[in-house]
Amino acid sequence: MSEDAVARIEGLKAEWPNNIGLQCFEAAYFVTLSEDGKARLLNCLNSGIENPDSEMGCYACQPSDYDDFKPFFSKVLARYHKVSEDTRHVNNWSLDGIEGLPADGVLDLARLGLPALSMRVRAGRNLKEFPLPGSMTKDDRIGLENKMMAAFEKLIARPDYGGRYHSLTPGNPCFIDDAAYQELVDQHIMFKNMDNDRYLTAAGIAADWPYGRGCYVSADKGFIIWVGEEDHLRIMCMQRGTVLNDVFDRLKSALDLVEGIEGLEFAYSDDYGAVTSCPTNLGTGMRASLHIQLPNLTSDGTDKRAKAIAKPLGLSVRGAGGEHTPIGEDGTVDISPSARFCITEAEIVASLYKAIALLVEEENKAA
Ligand code: DAR
Repeated sequence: MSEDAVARIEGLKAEWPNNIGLQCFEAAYFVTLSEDGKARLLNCLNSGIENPDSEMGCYACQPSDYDDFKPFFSKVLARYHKVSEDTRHVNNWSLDGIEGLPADGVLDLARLGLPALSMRVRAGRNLKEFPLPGSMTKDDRIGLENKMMAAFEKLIARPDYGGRYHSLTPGNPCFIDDAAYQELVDQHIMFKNMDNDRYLTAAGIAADWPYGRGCYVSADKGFIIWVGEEDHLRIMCMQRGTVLNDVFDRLKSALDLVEGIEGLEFAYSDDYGAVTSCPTNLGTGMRASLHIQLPNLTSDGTDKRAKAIAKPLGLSVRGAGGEHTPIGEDGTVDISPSARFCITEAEIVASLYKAIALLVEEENKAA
C-alpha cells in the first residue's frame, strides 16, 4: 500500500510544483519510518494527494505530528513561511519595542483616515488530549463538544463573555435546526458546511459532519468560539470600530480565560508554538483581519489587482465571506497579514495597522 502511495506522490510531484506537501515529501525519509509512522504521514498528505492543486497540501493529524515528523514538516514550514528549517517560534502579545507604531500604542485606524470597520482577530487552538480533527473519530468529536459545553458553563454567567452555545449535533440539548444554522452563517458567526470543502474532506477534518460541531456566541456577538472546524477551537473577537487594540486585547484575555478553565490544556510544541491542523496557521494560529471597501482596486469585479498590491505588503485578500468566497458587491474584501508563524501575535496586529495605511494609499491612487 505505501509503495503505491510513494509512486503516486512521486508521479504528482512533476506536475504540481506548487504543492508544498508533495514537494517536501522524500521517499528516502519515508522508508525509515515504522509502518504506523508511514500510515500517519500519508494521512497528513492525503488532502494534497487527492487535491494536487493545493498550495500547502498537508495537515497535521495528531498534536505531536510536527515534532514526530520534523524532517518533513521542517521543510514544509521553511518553504511556506520562508524561514530556516531549524527555526523556533516565540509567542508574544506585547506591542512594546515594535517600531513604527504610535507612541501611545493605540492602533486607531481613524488616525489613518479610516471609518469604523469590521475588525476580527482569531486564534486556532487544539486540546492536547484529543487527536487533531483529521484523525478524530465520531466519538472523539462528540466528546470534544461535550467537554467544551461543560467549559462554556464557566463563561455563560459572566458579564464580559456571557452567551450561549449552538450545536449542530442531532440530539444535543443546544441543537439548532438548518434555518437557525443558516442564519448564523449569514451573520458570519458560524462556519460554513465543511462537507463542501474538498481539502478538509480529503484531510478527514470534515468527517462525521455535522456531529461535534457548533459555536459559542457571547450576548454582544463580539466573542465567538467555533467548535470542531479545522481546529478543535477557533477563538475569535470581532467588533465594528477603529481601535485594533480593542479586539486584540479582548482575544488575549479570552484565550487566557478559556485556557484557565480546569481540564482544558492546549497543544503546544516547544519548537513551533501553538499546534494547529494546517501548517499555515502554526505558531500563533492567529488571523487578524479587517473588512474594507476597495471599490477602485476591485473595479473589474475581481480581487486580482487588490491581491497584486496587497501581497508585497504582506497582506492576504479574501472574499467578504472568508476563504474561497467572492468579493462583496460594494468592493468589500477581507484583508489580513499572511504571516502566522515565526512572527509574534503583537507583530501580526502591528503589521496589519502599518500595511493597511499603504493599501489605502494605493486604493486612493487607483481612483
Ligand atoms: N487548500 C489548502 C488550504 C491551506 C490554507 N488554508 C487553510 N488552512 N484554511 C491548501 O493546502 O492549499
